[in-house]
Amino acid sequence: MLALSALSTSFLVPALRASPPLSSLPAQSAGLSPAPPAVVAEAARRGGGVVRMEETEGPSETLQALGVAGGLTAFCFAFFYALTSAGVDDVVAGNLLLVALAAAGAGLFFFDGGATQAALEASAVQQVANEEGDLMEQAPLLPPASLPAAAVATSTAAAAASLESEGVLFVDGLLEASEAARLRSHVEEWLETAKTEAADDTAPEQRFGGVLSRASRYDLYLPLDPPVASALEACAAQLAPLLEEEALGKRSVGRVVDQCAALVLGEDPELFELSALISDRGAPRQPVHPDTGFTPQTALLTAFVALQEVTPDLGPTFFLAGTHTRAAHERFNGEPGEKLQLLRSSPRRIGTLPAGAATLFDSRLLHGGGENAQGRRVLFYFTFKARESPRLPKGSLLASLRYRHSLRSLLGAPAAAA
Ligand SMILES: O=C(O)CCC(=O)C(=O)O
Repeated sequence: MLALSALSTSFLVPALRASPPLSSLPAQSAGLSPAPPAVVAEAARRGGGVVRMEETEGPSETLQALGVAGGLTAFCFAFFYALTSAGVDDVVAGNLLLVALAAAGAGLFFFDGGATQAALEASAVQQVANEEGDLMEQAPLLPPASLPAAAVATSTAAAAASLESEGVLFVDGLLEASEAARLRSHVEEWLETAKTEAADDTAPEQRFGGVLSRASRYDLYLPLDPPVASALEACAAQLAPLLEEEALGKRSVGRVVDQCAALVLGEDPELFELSALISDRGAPRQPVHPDTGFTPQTALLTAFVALQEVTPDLGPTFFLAGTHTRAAHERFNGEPGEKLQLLRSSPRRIGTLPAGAATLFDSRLLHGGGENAQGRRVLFYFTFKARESPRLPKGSLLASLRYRHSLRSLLGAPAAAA
């Protein structure tokens, strides 16, 4: 998803570390994080250009820890022995040893290329995500509701009303199951190529986005090659009446354009993201986040298209229905107790989907990826951006595709008048 980039993460870890565990706080004052959640999300997903490679085979973490502890102990003895043998007083030698250890700790934290800090950040963000998950379990789960893709054009007003009230719409059959399966194979092949390029440092442009909670998760930018282009076109053509206010939309007979005015993206929205979200077994739950901050109008609409059946164990996307509003954002970013109540009470929708079905959601909606306990889950996704929306950080799109495609250009329709 969006690779937000401007802020430094360095403030985040101390802030998160200072946060007591949720369970130790009284319900009314409990806080998930002293940093605003949007900042947590943004900070954690930043770092476009950082490619997460699969963990390589190697000694287990326990063995590594034992090795480090053993080495450190040996160093302490050797250092102390060397000093005292050289005639240094025991107390002075002990103090010098402490100084050396503190310097080594600081060196590890600040001069190891950021690895220690990144690990601490990841674990702090994960703690927040897990605590949020526990809270959301208390919120009501909405019964499944979806619209067949063909009904988007014929019942645009109803689809728009549903999207407007909840911020998310489930659409069945956006891709044929067979086309979803073909695209999945293509995406998986592309993943292997992109990983090899990343390992060899031969990628001509950035291939991966800085997705939240990166362990076992990839945000893989997709080239507009034939399998991707044909899937994108098929999906966009069916969603066009909802995405665009004029031109393509007005052609659908009997559609009530006015009722969609608050949601649609306006004339000829820009292709802003084209990517695949791949989560493998072991991918942790993401923190709750919106993709953009609150704006009075929808800035982005994203479609997550399932390239396989997404079952609960695969960690489907969760959506907090109705949280794309100013009031919900104020609560989410406000007092800790407000956020807690919001998470406890906002009805949830879970993105369990048949192959080829999709969720279409407003970028202001609070959502996240679930914990994957089972195996690979592949979502094809694309985002359209309203021309009128405020400046946003770059989305998950190959640089070579940026600013080049719009809904109309993809559908072969005449471009918007300048
Ligand atoms: O993995 C998912 O289902 C959602 C991912 C997401 O929301 C994100 O990466 O921002």
